[in-house]
Amino acid sequence: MLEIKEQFLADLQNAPSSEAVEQVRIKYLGRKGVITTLAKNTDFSKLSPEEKRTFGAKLNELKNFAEEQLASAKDAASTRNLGAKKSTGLDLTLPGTGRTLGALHPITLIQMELEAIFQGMGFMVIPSPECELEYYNFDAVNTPADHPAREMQDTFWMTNGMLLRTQTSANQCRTMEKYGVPLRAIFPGRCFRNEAVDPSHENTFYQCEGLVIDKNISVANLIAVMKTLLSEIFHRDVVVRLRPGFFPFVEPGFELDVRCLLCDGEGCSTCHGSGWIELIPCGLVHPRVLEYGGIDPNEYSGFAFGAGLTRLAMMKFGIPDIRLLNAGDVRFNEQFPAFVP
Ligand code: FA5
Repeated sequence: MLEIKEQFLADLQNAPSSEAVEQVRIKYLGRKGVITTLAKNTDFSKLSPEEKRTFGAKLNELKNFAEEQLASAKDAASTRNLGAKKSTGLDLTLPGTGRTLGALHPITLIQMELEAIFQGMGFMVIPSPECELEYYNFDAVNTPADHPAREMQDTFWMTNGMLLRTQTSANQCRTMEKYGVPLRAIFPGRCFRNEAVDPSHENTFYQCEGLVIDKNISVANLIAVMKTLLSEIFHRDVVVRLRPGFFPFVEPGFELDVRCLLCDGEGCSTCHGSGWIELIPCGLVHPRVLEYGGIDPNEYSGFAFGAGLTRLAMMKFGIPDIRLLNAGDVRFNEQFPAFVP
């Protein structure tokens, strides 16, 4: 028994971890352990009463001793483990982790900026529905069912007969009906077209519609507002061109293009090599649209524009591909730290 005790202590001394201590326990006190087997294999019937007492007492003493030693070795090992973890995992001298500044999506930034510019010119900012009636998206803006202009805007139809608006112009007549004249309003928002996607076309994009109706509104008023808008938004001189454009809801209609700010007119993938980006279609509100909105075209006239908000953001922030805007990649968004323009 003395040998067993000595061997047990030697084994325990060589056990550096809780797991190793457990192995020693199994070796001596497990079901087939050395001490357990000694007790099992001893034939007590061959011992005298005196020998039985002495042997039994010594065996118990050895077992108790082993259990006590194992318990304190286990405690010591787990304290050592904890110490090791503490020293590698927690360094109180390291500097704290700072809070990162949030970012706003570039579309949100440009929309906030546009709203501030137009509010400064006395415009209302009006919320508008993305899911629309065919009537407001097409008929009320002088685009009846058989009009060829409908073909230009591939539409996502809902099963209930409504549609995802293809243009913010859908809100023109709603606004006229609700607010009457005189009217000065913008309605920025998301539009949807069932289009093939490329660096400058998305199936989901943003426009900002503007609508001004009053007595004696002319193309001169339209040009003045467009110039103010562009100079305030780009904070630099931009080259623009106005060319005739056809939209059923304006007469005359124009396309306002801006010289591509990404390639300075040299031609790049964003402007499809033309050097120009079609940015703000606009024109004088067609008399029939005024009628649809309940306004007398003999007394009032107006202008409307439908700025491509997504493309404005691309020009302003130098974003080369429209698909980056809808990709939801945080690494992209983080490049636009929050600020209120
Ligand atoms: C319209 O949607 C007219 N409602 C604009 C308008 C309003 C004209 C008021 C006159 C008066 P258009 O389909 O060209 O027009 O789109 C307007 C702008 O939205 C484009 O110049 C472009 O900047 C942007 N746009 C159109 N389609 C897409 C698209 N698939 N992806 C990204 N931007 C687009």
